[in-house]
Amino acid sequence: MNQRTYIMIKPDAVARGLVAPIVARFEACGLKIERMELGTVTREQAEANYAEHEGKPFYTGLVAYITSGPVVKMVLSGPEAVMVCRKLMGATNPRDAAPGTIRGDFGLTLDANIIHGSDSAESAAREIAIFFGE
Ligand code: IDP
Ligand code: MG
Repeated sequence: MNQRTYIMIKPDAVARGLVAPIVARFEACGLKIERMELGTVTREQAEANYAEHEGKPFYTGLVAYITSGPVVKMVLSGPEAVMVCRKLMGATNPRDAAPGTIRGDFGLTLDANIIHGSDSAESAAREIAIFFGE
């Protein structure tokens, strides 16, 4: 089933100059770039994107972090794109993420874990609306 997913390269990875190698992994897998934009995340967008985590101890820091500098926002498409991208990204904590995954290869800490990706088709539709207004 062809699917769309929302992927966001987080501020630490953009600052470290990792955009090209990260995008290359999705393209190498055959995923299609539908939208791609460098920009900042507003507080409203951050709170909407992470609404499920409101009230958790890391929520305030997470919103502050994701709004702290430029990110790369993308819509990628392909067969089972949501699941395929989550596999390419690896586990949430880079220290648990397998070598060969984006977080496993480029990340070291849970709060600055390189990349965001939608966790379901429903989340993807919601997140694409938040960041691209579609
Ligand atoms: P995901 O990004 O793999 O979907 P979520 O559980 O949805 O993981 O968490 C969203 C983001 O919040 C993570 O990518 C990570 O940056 C941050 N995060 C999650 N759990 C913690 C934590 O326990 N401490 C600090 N940051 C966390
Ligand atoms: Mg999540």
